[in-house]
Amino acid sequence: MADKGKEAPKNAEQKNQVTRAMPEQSNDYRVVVFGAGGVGKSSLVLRFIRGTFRETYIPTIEDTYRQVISCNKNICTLQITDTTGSHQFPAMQRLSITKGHAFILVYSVCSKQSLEELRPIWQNIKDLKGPDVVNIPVMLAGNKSDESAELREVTEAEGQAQATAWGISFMETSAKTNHNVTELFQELLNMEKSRIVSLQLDVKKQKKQKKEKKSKESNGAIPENGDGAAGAKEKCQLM
Ligand SMILES: Nc1nc2c(ncn2[C@@H]2O[C@H](COP(=O)(O)OP(=O)(O)OP(=O)(O)O)[C@@H](O)[C@H]2O)c(=O)[nH]1
Ligand SMILES: [Mg+2]
Repeated sequence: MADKGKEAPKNAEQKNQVTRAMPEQSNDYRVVVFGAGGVGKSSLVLRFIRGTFRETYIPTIEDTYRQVISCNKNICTLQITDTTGSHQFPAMQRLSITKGHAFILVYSVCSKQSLEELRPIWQNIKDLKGPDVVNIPVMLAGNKSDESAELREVTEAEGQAQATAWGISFMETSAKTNHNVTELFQELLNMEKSRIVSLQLDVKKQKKQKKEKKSKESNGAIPENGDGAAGAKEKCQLM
């Protein structure tokens, strides 16, 4: 049950094959989280999806999480890709950028280097999205804001200045204390201009869709797996 909504990590080649074979799912809203190793990407995603935090550091290859959200007043899936902090898989990074609808760029306020490491990623996003990039929601997140003043290497003003220079939005966060985590994702969705995406579901519509699904199932239709509508029931209760 602990891994609900999470796909098994894939190596770069498998991932390419799976993505090429799959039809475009317009009902998904895909958010990709980038940043150097250890800045807290997974911690932010896990805090947002499951409300949990762990002190131990387990490096990620690539994980995908799903959450039910509202999109143009319909139920759709927020798909969050938690990427690796290592720079070993440039093909995976390009693919994630190409498929992504919105991006969160994470650094640690305790590491100036981690802010620097976002520079080539932001450049890749601009190169791959082209002039369209101005319409794409991108947040810069300065994570670990709970850490003591002595450990800080990047001030809030410096983070804000970098975001302004790149023309993107900014927030300091802490996955540990749950500071600005939901706000980070909500703000990102608020920036989407081509559709209305919200973490808040239209409850009436949700009930109607559940009712329809139930009657389909009792008519012998095959229920979807845990990542689809059947998994939605549990996830909807989180909201
Ligand atoms: N103090 C503090 N520690 C944090 C915070 N977020 C994450 N950490 C810790 O930082 C370490 C790395 O966190 P991860 O979330 O695994 O980092 P990551 O960016 O996913 O790392 P990779 O998967 O290797 O790219 C862990 O020990 C976390 O407990 C935070 O907001 N505050
Ligand atoms: Mg990680």
